[in-house]
Amino acid sequence: MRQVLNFIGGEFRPSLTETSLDDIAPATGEVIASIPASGAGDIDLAVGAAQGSQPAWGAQEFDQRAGWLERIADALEERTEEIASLESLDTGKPIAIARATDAARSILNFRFFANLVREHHAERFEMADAVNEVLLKPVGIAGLITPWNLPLYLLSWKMAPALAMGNAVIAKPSELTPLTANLLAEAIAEVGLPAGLVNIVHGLGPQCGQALVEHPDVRSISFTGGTDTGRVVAASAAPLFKKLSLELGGKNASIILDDADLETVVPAVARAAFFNQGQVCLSGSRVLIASSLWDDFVPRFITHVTSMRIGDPAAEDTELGALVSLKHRAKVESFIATAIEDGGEVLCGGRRPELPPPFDAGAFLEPTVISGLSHLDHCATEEAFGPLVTLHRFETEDEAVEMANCVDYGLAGAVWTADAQRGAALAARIDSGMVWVNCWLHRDLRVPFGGVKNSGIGREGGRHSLEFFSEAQNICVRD
Ligand code: TXE
Repeated sequence: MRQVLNFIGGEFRPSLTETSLDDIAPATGEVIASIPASGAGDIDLAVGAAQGSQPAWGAQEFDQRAGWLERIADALEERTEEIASLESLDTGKPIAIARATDAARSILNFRFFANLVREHHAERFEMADAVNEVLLKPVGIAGLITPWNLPLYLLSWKMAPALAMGNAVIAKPSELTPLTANLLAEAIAEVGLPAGLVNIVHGLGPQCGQALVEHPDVRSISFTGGTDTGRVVAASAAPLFKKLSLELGGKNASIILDDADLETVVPAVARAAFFNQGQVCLSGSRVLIASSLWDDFVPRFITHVTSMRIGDPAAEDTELGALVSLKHRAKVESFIATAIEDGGEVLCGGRRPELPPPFDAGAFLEPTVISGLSHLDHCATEEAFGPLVTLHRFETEDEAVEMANCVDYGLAGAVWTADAQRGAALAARIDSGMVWVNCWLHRDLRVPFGGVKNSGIGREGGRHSLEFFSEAQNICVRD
């Protein structure tokens, strides 16, 4: 069994609380690691270490810091297969996804932001008698709080721009999936990044995460997680006037217009619904189907979904692994039960698959498709964050837009059509931060990423991340 320690001031050390938490492999129920159950004292230590690493890091040139990010990327790349297998073990996700998505993107995040800051130039605004130059200065210490669905992918997405802009960071990874954050700490120690710049403190949200949010010397908080937790984080950070980025949940619609080609749309919409067992904030967990295509779409979709291979996450051909925990599976199952009470019909799934030991003890759930619900029912409006999708039919585009916008979330969405212009026009009517037309999760790391309404505040990605992790200072010089 692995013994994970905090990484503070360049050293691996146990928590001052001398208490620990079990880390469980969700596919088998096996305890695979013990992690520190850190508290406010550990956060204080990390803040002290982070302060010690400044102002030297903030004073470095962009180019020098970019060099460090590349060294971290190189060190991670050498351990690609290890990242993939740890992520698969810790989250229950299929190894193929852990390799192609989690490991690959974590490495890319460091490389991408290294390149981006190398190209960064201070903005200049000339007046008749003066010149303004806008400097982007470090905020100081950035607190990074990340979830369990894409552990290293999301941690690196925040850490790379935070470091690039000259900040020290304190990361609080999800207590459910600590292993790749620990691997990152090892990689950072290996490349010799100055001590205290990156601190990783493990523990529970209400103790360790909350202490990070409340620490007065942590000047920015970047949080990805659930909407309810985001509300708590916002309430604690706002009175301290911290910079705050919240990337929260979603209840995204996949809209299939009447001219869509079902041959390509069916697998793509299934992927949007069930990728990572549906545990993605961008998941297309509601499918809105043009009435004229309903009879054709539904049987094809069910055939596709029931053919998806579910089971051992370590098997190369597995398409659906386990959910992150038994507790989370119970939450998704409660959505299914409520949907049935509300008159929904389970077209496929809804049960735990029969798997051989040791996977019979795992948090598996069949991919589930439900129809017959109103688009206003609980299951169609709240985030289940699991392998569960509801189907709804619409007659007109106006009705599709109304259905897409009726939820409290506003993160993403997708439109499927033979006419890209028609799709783009419809996309602009959706109240969300991102909409894909004829694709899903097709990412350019320069574009703004984030949501409206209960899906959060702020944008990540490209220059948006650079701006979040810095303070703009305008210097106006009169000739
Ligand atoms: O996430 P939490 P949970 C959604 C999804 C899921 C629900 C709950 O619907 O079912 O959220 O998941 C830390 N102060 N998403 O409870 O609690 C916590 O330790 C500071 C969507 O597992 O939001 C972890 O590191 N930090 C989502 C992180 O917050 C606190 C991804 C996220 O955990 C804290 C995950 C506190 N008071 C879940 N309490 C997405 N947007 O992709 C907890 N944490």
